[in-house]
Amino acid sequence: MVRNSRLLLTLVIFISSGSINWLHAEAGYIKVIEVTLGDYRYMPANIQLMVDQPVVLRLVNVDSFTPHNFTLKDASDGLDVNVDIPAGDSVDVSLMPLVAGSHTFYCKNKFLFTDSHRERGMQGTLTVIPANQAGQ
Ligand SMILES: [Cu+2]
Repeated sequence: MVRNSRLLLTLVIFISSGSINWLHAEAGYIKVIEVTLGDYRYMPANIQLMVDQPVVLRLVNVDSFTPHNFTLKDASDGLDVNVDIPAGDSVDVSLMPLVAGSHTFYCKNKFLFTDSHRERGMQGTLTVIPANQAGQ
């Protein structure tokens, strides 16, 4: 069986959040947070980020057959993510949170005549805290 070579690629999506210079300003260390998607859950389902701290969310779909998705939309913070993660694959998403707050993310996928993945519980909370609350 020929393995699809695209499965070996890691797609990196840079989310523009009002500034295109942050990668230069933060050259070097970028935190990577791995989030597992499987069985209609995100693990962890609660993700904490800090204002002005760029991170990479590594979204890993561990299901063998079910494609999943990560949707997070909040215009007030410039957060606008909508990525599909094929079964058995992973996608990296770069985020630069600018404003403290709490956001709900979810999987928008749905099969015909069934509940959506979100209705099955596939959602979580991304909390952005001020930088001066670091260290917890
Ligand atoms: Cu899903």
